[in-house]
This record gives sequence, structure tokens and C-alpha cells, in this order.
Amino acid sequence: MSPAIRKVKALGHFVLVEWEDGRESRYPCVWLRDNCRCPLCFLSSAGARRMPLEELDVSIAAKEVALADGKKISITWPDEHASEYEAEWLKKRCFSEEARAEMQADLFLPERQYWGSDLQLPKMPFEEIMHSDESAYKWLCTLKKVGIVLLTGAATRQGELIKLGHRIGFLRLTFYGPTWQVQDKADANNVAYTTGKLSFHTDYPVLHHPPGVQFLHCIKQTAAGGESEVVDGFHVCNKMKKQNPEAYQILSSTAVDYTDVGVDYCDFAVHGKQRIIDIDSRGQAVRINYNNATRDSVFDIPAEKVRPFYAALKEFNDLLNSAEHKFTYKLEPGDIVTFDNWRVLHGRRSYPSGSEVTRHLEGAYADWDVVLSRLRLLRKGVLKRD
Ligand code: OGA
Ligand code: NM2
Ligand code: ZN
Ligand code: ZN
Repeated sequence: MSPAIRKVKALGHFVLVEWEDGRESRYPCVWLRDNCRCPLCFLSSAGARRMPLEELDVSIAAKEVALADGKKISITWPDEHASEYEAEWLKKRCFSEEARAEMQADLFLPERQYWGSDLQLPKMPFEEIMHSDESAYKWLCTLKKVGIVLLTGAATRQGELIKLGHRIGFLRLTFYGPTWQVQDKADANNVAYTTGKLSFHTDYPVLHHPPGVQFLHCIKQTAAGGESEVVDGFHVCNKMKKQNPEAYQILSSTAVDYTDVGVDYCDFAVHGKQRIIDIDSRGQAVRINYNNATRDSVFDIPAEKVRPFYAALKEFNDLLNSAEHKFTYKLEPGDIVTFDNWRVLHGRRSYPSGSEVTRHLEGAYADWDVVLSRLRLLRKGVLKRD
């Protein structure tokens, strides 16, 4: 699969590589010099650049280029510094639009499978993903693509999420602790710790880097009520952008104040600002930051913009709750729902309150950086590639 080079030549501020299949790639000289892999310029044990930008001449051009056996090119620079680049390494870094798109897809797995009430909730045995790398890889791929996977058959005691954390690397600590207990509590420091209904929300939008992934492990489930609801926030955003572009614009540009003050793992006074819908440069939703419970009464926008904002939020909220978009299920003891907290909004139906605990979930967070890191390492092992 490693590609061979037929010809190489210097042309102004570029080096042109012609591949065996006749295709051509153009590499800017400044980029080549910056990415010299020699031990002076590059610390291979860290996979990191040693050469500081101060030493880089942005107008540099190759003095001499040569091909070594089709698998490598060598470049001599005006100061006689010599660099070598392997064909495979160059191929992956080709600057053509197609090659860049392919590399980015490989790195960040942007593929999405949108869903509504028709969701076929992906399920996998907990023990299987804990022991098999292939299963764990499949779990994380599905989590990224679909946004939700149900793990089944975990023990019905606290501590299973700590184990799941070790499986990926580590969990994300927050003010609610390394893991947290969702149950009815006296003087609850969060609406989640009551028996009340939780409307569709993402967790922790008060944090400036909200947790990317959430785990909820059902230890005990109430007989009546307590059902779970989920909705694909990105799918709903696509709909809303079409249906009401002005409202979408308001939600994707207005910074909303969030607040969370209390005591749990330690005391906290957290304030943050987030747009309800975070978008990329192409206007595509990349993160939903919406929890109506922690949305602050402080609202930093001009008075005349307030009502249009509420109208837009109401429209978004209505779309989230539409029967066509939401999926309802009920967690059973031993289930662990794992979902993309940047994409999937979740809620719960209320359940009867009483003197004893009838429902108990243990929850935990992880960051997408950690989860995707594990996914890439598992992929390397499973597909036997770099
Ligand atoms: C939460 C939450 C869901 C549930 O704790 O943030 O959404 O089913 N819980 O209790
Ligand atoms: N809990 C479940 O944004 C939030 O307050 C989400 C967080 C309490 C850890 C709830
Ligand atoms: Zn070098
Ligand atoms: Zn929640």
C-alpha cells in the first residue's frame, strides 16, 4: 500500500512529487523545511518539533532535490542542511483538497448518523467492551457516529464507571465528584437530584469546556416513571436551520450566562457563557450547550433582544420535544447509557418521591480528547495499522 515516487523536482517555492500512478503532489518548501525529520530538527521519541520558528526562513527554497529508490526524497537547503522525507509520510500529507479531507476524516471521524424517534438504540454487553479491544473499538466508533450506545449487564453496584474510566484512560473530575449519584436528595444542590422531570438538556453548560461524553449507570430503577428520553441535537439543528434561519442565527450567536453555585466535591461558584448552539465555520452545529435549569437570570444582552431570544429558544425546545425527534426508553439495573453530551440532549420523566431511595444512577463524564485518543489506539491494534 506504500506509494512509490517516480520523479521529484524543485519549482520555485515548491517541491513537486510525481507518484507512480502519474498523480502529482506539491509541497511548499517552507513546510518541508519546518518538518525536517532529522534529529536536530525533530525529537522522534516525542514525535515533536525541536526547531523553533525563529530559525525558519519563510522564503526558503530547496537548493537540490533528489529521489532515493522511489521510497524517499532528499533535499539540500541553501545552508547545506539536509532533510529526508519518506514517500508514505509525504503521501499522507499531500495538500490536495481530497487528500486533506481524507486525513481529517481519519483523525476526527466526523461521520454522523442522524436519528429521530426511529433510533435503533445500539446495545453491547459491558463485559465484552471491557475485555475485547475489537468490541471496545466498535463501541467508541458507534458512540462517535450515532452519539449513543447502551452497555448492558454491568453489576448493579457503584464503581463500574470507575472501571469504565480505566478502560478509556480516565474520567473527567467536576465539582460533583469523580462519579456522582443521581438520586432524590434532601436539599438537592442540583435539579437532577430530585424526583422531578428533567427536560431535554446537555450536562454542565456552565463549564467553558463542557464534558464531551456522559455515562449513566442504572443501579436501581423505580417501578413507576423515571423513563429516559434522548434527542439528536445535531439533527434538530439541521431542521431548525432550514425551518427558521433567523432563530438558528440567534441561538448560534447569543452568549447565554449560566450559573452553578453550591457545595459537593468541594464548594463552587461557577459562572460561564455559552451559545446554545455552537457552530463551525460552515454553520454546522458542533456542540449544544443547553440546560434550562442552570441558565442564569443574569442575561447580558440588550433588553430589546430578549424576547426574540426567548422565541428562538422556545422554537428549538419545541423541536427537541416533537414526537418525530425524541426517543424514549427505560434504563434497567445493570444498564450503562453512554452518550455524546455535546450532541445528544437527554431528559427523564418524574417519578414518585418517598422516604426510601427507589431509583439510583451513578454518573460520570469523560472528555472527547480522551475517548478519541482511546479509539485511535484501539483502531491501530484492531486494524493493525498506524
Ligand atoms: C442528570 C440526568 C438522568 C436521569 O443527572 O443530569 O440527566 O435519568 N439524569 O436521572
Ligand atoms: N450533575 C448530574 O448542568 C448540570 O447541572 C447537569 C450535573 C448534577 C452532575 C447536572
Ligand atoms: Zn533537520
Ligand atoms: Zn443530565
